[in-house]
Amino acid sequence: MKNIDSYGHLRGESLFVDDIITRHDTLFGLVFDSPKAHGKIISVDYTKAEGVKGVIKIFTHKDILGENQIGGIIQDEPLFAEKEVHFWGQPIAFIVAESESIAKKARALINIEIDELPVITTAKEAKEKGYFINAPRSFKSGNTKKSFTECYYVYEGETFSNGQEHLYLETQGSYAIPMENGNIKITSSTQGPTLVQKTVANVLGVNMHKIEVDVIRLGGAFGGKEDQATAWAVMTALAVQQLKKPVKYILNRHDDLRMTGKRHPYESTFKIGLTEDLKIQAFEVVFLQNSGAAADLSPAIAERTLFHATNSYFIPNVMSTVYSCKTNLPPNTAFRGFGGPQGMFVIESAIAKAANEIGVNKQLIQEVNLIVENDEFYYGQIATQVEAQKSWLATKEEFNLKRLEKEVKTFNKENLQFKKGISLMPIAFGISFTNTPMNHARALIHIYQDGSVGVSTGAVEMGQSVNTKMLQVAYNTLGISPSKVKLETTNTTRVANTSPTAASATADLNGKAVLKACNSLIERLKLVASKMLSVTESEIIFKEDLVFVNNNKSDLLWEEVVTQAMLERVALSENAHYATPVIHFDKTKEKGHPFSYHVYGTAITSVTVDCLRGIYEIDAVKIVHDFGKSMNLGIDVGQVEGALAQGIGWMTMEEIVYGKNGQLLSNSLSSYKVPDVFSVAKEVDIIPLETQGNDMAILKSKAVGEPPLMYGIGTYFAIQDAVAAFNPNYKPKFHSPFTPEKVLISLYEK
Ligand code: LUZ
Ligand code: MOS
Repeated sequence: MKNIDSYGHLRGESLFVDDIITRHDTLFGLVFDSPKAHGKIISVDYTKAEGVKGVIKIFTHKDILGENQIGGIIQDEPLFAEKEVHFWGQPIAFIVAESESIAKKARALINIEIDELPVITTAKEAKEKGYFINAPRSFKSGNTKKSFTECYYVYEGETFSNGQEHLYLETQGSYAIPMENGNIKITSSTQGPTLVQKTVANVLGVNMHKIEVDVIRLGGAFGGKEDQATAWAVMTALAVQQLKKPVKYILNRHDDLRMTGKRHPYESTFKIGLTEDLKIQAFEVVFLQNSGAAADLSPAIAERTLFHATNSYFIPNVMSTVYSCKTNLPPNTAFRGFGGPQGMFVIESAIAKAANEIGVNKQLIQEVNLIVENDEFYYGQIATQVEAQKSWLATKEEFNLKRLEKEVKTFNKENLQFKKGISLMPIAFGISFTNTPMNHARALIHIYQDGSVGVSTGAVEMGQSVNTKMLQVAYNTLGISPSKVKLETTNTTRVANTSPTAASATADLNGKAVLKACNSLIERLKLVASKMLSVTESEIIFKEDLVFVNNNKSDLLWEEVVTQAMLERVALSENAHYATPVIHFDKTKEKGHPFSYHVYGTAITSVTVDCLRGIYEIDAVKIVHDFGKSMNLGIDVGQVEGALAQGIGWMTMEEIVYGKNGQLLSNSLSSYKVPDVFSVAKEVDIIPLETQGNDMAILKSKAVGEPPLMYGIGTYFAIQDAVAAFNPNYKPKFHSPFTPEKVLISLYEK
């Protein structure tokens, strides 16, 4: 089945926030944000701006009736700055005017005086000064100190991985309208409708039931709208509360780039110890996370970094620590992988460093350390249904690694200006919100009296095709044709108290709830049908819009059973709740079983570097991926391809640059480049791993949103391999993205 949105997308008919038909009296908002990264606000003069014809009101912290607070995990983030600003782009006021252009004119007339304070942009500086979001956190297993003394090889090193801009096609935005009795309805481009509802209620000083949040779909999010869609929705709602008129705010790209947080840059140090036969015995790592000026999701992201610090390897002695360092950057936030990629880059770097020092191929170390059945992940979860070795070996076999290596060797012997490099990248990604209480979802299903069906869930469609998957679960379980099922918008009045659409877990969580609700409805309809046909319920199944008795088609239609159920006053609606079983985690011991399962896979990446210019091309990425039993291979392969491109972008070309003064310099699409058709791999092969699938996954079809992003890490090491083939003096460094500038320097370093 194709993504049910493809037709609408292709014709430009799909609705996003900016496509909603606005009420005639709609007003338009615009944020006035800090032009400095750190300082005391001496004065803000709004008089000229307020004098512009068509400006209705400029909202500041003084207009807030509830709490000037939008922090989620930690309450450390004001909606509007009061006395101080902590990052360039921090919202100070919200201008509401009759049009966007009037608001823009007014913004340029606001005068602000700031007494500047020292600006910190790197995690290291923040650590030295002792500026943190919260206390550091450590996981450990075994005894690294003792183990290092027994290791044959011990190496230390440092790594840097940069941030990443989400660059969702649809920028952040919200449209809020006043309803009766002070109620407000908000259409938001958010991954977390409940978070928006809760935060709006808190800032406005009203109960949550006054606020309805509706989400049609998002034009991409990638984590950037898990927490950071909220502020704009709150601002529009605040204006509605006081002006009693609809207010719309869609950020333009420049404002969005400047004001929103990104993937966290990490500076890290590691120490790795191996036996003579290359078994990793001990691994110590300290992660400095550049959290930005407020917590946002940083503590949860830091936690996932720790979980993925050993990637798909078994290491008996591990000690990992993460510091969430407070800097004067926009609060960094969720981004596909959620700290996992940052953790995995370090262990891969440590292995690369060891391989280089010992003088062996990196793959040798990778291969002998892959986690196997019943090994313990260092946070206590026993590994079961492990596919690490299987995917590794299948990748080598299916894509004939031996031949590829020979071709690369021959090519490198015959060519001086161009060198090829190759790498293998295994992944193991844990599925579930690491915060156990968030792993739940609900579905509300109505069968209408004509037999058609409406499905509401807490899942937000953002291009990942979760609605298509929900529709598949519903029509398959009900035994009716797909055209009878409609996916409704995600709305807090139909499905309440939702977790955000995140953590790759949304199809699992909401799909299980849909499955449960459909099964309950089917049980009721079986009873009705069995009476109509004078057979027992157990003989009946619903299939092909018909009732089947003992697997034989009857001529009783689905619609007829539904009509009869109505006459018998049988409930045709069902609300089901699903909470992931088994999972638990004890934060006092930092041990437990946090994930319902892991997703595995291996990628082979090959690249060609132009050693005169430092530029490179990605020749091919060949992957064996663990989809479980994919319920929709077209969609799932699409997720792998997209995630891979995003991972390659993070590792190679996407370079976020802030000035020393905290100003975003890569603040437009002319200075920040994401992969395009010329820069993604020329050849991408994706083979599904033969596997049984996992019962915790929806229809045994494993979560697929985030795990494949980390295949992109392989690109870094493939380029490194090519550079080493050209320059025998090259000492591997682990400083991503590996831009052509850095490649060129590496090619000629002495
Ligand atoms: N969001 C979240 C996530 O709140 N918790 C998580 O564990 C997570 N993991 C991946 C992506 N988003
Ligand atoms: Mo996320 S990084 O919002 O799944």
